[in-house]
Amino acid sequence: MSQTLIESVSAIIVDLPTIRPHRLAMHTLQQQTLVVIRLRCADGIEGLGEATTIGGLAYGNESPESIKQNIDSHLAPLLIGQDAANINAAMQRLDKAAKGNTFAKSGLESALLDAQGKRLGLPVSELLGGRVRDSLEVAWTLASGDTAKDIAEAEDMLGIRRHRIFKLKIGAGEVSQDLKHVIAIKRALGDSASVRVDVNQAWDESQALRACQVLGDNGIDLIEQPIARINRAGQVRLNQRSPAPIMADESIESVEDAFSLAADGAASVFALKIAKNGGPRAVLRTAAIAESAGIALYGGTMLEGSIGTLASAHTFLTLNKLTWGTELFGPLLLTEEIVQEAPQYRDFQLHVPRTPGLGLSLDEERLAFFARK
Ligand code: MUC
Ligand code: MG
Repeated sequence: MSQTLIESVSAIIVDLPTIRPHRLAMHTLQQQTLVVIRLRCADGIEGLGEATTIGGLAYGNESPESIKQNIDSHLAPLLIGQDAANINAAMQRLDKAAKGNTFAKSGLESALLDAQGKRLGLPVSELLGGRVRDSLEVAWTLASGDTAKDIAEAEDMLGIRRHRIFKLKIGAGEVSQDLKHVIAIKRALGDSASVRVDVNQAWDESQALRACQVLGDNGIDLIEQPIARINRAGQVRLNQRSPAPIMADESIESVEDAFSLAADGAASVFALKIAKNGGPRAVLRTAAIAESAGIALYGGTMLEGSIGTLASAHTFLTLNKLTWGTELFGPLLLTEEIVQEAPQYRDFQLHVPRTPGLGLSLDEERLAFFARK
């Protein structure tokens, strides 16, 4: 056991350029900020993890800076000297001592899983019980803010066979303008693509009731988080009335949230994210709740880079059913890589490595260059 003690944990903030501005209801990304976690063990093995959010504090309760601070000051000291090979005990220790902080905990658990996989010579998907698929369908988000540009971007993606599912980010503008934008894109793409929307909580129930009807009538396949996470009664009513399925995203900030959403009948699809739930194993618990309640699953992203994307991917490979596919395109939104083996996308799928751990190693030079000074 002394061989597998955790010797150090570091959290590095990394700022990377994006291929274009990415416009969401609550924030426009001009670049993306990752928090990369390096967990070193006495046997010389290093585990990699990532804790990434969107737009500082615009999306969730943790920012890149608070994630780093809380890891440095509170979470890393709890792990140093503990056995890296016992992931249950390490995560229990964090959960007992620290409330919330699911993004930071997810990055740390990913690093523990990566280290243990490397130690045992197994991919993380095998540590989590084994994969039932080798690749994952990946949606692309159209969020340039311009209808014609979005249509051109979607047609390019269809042409190169990279994506055939498109998620449109709406909610920043007038509802009527947003609906025109969505309908124009669906008409242009027709049956060659699945078109879905993510409102990121921007509507109130009165707006959402009508808008969901229009979206469903115009062939939109899925409506993600139309109203505020705190309006549970409104979510239940919308879920009963909308002709297109409603997916819960921001409403799920914990496994317990997933349980109460399922009990209330507030959504028919869950967006799973390792960061929102507190790590890959918490996602598996959320998935079990959904499956028992007859709720369908979707593999979500916090627009992580390659490390967080593959930690999510290994987890999603193990799920019994993944009806709505995934949106694990984060690395493709970035112009730069900080790992040596960029994730492989082809034929509409992300192909997940079978090498030990997450299947990644850092490009030390690129990491040093993009690390925030
Ligand atoms: C979200 O709210 O789902 C996922 C894809 C994307 O473009 O933004 C994220 C966040
Ligand atoms: Mg969302």
